[in-house]
Amino acid sequence: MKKVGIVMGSASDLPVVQKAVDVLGRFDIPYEVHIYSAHRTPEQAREFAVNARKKGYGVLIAAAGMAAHLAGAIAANTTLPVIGIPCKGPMLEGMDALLSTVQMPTGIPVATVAINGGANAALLAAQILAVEDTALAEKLDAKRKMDEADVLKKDWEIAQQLNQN
Ligand code: RP5
Repeated sequence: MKKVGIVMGSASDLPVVQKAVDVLGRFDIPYEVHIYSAHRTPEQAREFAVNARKKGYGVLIAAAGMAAHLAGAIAANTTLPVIGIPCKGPMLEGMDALLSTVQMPTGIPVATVAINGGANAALLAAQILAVEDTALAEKLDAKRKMDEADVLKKDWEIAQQLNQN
């Protein structure tokens, strides 16, 4: 199976990235995590993106906060699919990172998940890899079924507590 490459702009993004790592681990998807910043280590970020395909990555995830250019900078240097995670920073509730990540000009797409959406980034990466991997697709289907059963159980419980008939 191809690896998922996860890059974050700073070690301070780790709590969000950890959510992605946990999901990938649950599905036995190989991954590598690095800190490369679009601003502080632009050469390393570029190098990583340029070489990602030949190093066996199939999807890249880029997490960054504030003026979050990392996902776009990575996407500019590869045609692998790039998933952007806007991370909530100390100001503006993450709207700064959301707009910086999602508003890519035509030609360089970044599939942007919700602010701090580490788990969904990993699930989307898994779904991309599952296009060519039936076993992984089956695991994803099974997870959806479990999530469904979970909600139905909660519906039943709330009905017992609150409904009159
Ligand atoms: C971004 O600036 C990083 O992705 C991080 O979210 C934010 C703040 O970085 P630190 O000052 O915490 O290193 O580049």
